[in-house]
Amino acid sequence: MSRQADRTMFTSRQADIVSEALNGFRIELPSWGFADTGTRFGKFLQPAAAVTIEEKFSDAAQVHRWTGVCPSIALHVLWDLPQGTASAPAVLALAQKYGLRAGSINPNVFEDQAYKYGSLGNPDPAIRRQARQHIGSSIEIARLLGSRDLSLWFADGSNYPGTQNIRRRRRWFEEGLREVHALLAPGQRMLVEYKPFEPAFYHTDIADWGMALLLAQSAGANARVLVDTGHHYQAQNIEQIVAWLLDLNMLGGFHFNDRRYADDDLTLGSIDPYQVFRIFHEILHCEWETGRRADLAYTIDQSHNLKGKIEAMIQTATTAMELYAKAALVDHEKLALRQESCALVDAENCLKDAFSTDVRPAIRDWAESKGLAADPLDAFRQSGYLERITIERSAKNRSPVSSYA
Ligand code: PSV
Ligand code: MN
Repeated sequence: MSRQADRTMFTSRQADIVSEALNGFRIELPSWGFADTGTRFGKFLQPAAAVTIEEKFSDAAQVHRWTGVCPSIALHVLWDLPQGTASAPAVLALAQKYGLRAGSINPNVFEDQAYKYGSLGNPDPAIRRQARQHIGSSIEIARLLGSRDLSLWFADGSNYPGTQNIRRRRRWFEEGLREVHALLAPGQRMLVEYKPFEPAFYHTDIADWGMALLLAQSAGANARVLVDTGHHYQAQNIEQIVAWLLDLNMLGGFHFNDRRYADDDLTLGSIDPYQVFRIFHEILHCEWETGRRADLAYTIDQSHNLKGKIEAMIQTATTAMELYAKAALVDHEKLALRQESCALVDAENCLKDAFSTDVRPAIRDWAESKGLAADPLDAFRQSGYLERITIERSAKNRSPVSSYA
């Protein structure tokens, strides 16, 4: 066979694999990623940032329009549904208007002054009850919006040694999570997220995947662990955590972002694209081995304080598609054989070959075959949307808003 024919055959097989992978790939957008957010040192305001929930839906719809892989938007209850369940009909109407689905529902048990010493881990039973009630009403919001996943992140912890009873707080978490799990409607899931530090700087009640796993296991059958890629120490092997949780059927989903130092909210793959590839690879290899598709919610959790928000989301979704498509190109059969015979260099090269493949032409073809933009970022820029919202929103966006997102 000539080199040219070989290359052509390889390319068309790759194109099929990429196209099949992308047909099944979806990644959720965070409503808070379209709003002005900043660091603890302040916010740089953007004239086009979304403030209202309608603006967030409208901007998210742009990302989906050009990429085709972001049909849902994660909502934060306090920022997006300030009236609780009473806000649900309006949100449902916006979802319909903008052709999106309401995605995971994120209760907020960290901003209210009551939560100074924690929520489900607070020594005061009345505050623990308040947190459970808020989570309960978030479950009801999810039901009203037709959202499946309740996504739980707790800022609970302490700043100084000896100031909290860590064991009692663990038990309060166990009790609280069991209680809210019992409120889930049929088909709903509860995802438990972990984070090593921030805002607590001495101990965090759910600091790592082991703690999240134990709490999810004790909460009930529909609880799973959520892996936020930014919530790990520097050298941690995230794909190993992913592999373990997959094997235990306890992985529920991801919050994707990249980091250099801590929970930096950098763009997915901007620092270590190979790590994202390795995470996707563990998922796809497990699927190949078991013949079962893992039921995972992929969500972006990034708040860009400097980049233009819609552009940053398009860039992220595009990067996610590329890294997922690369991971889909791993030759699993070959890899399994090489792993079995401990052919180290050849096994590793199965990953490296796939990672170094340029999947962009195949993604462009896939996009065109779906009537989508071959170059989503360029299409967005050509659309004039950004110029229009900049004019419409800039006057009112000059004064800072106090809420995080
Ligand atoms: C906390 O750092 C976190 O990752 C949680 O998922 C929150 O919901 C989100 O960030 C808010 O930005
Ligand atoms: Mn997160």
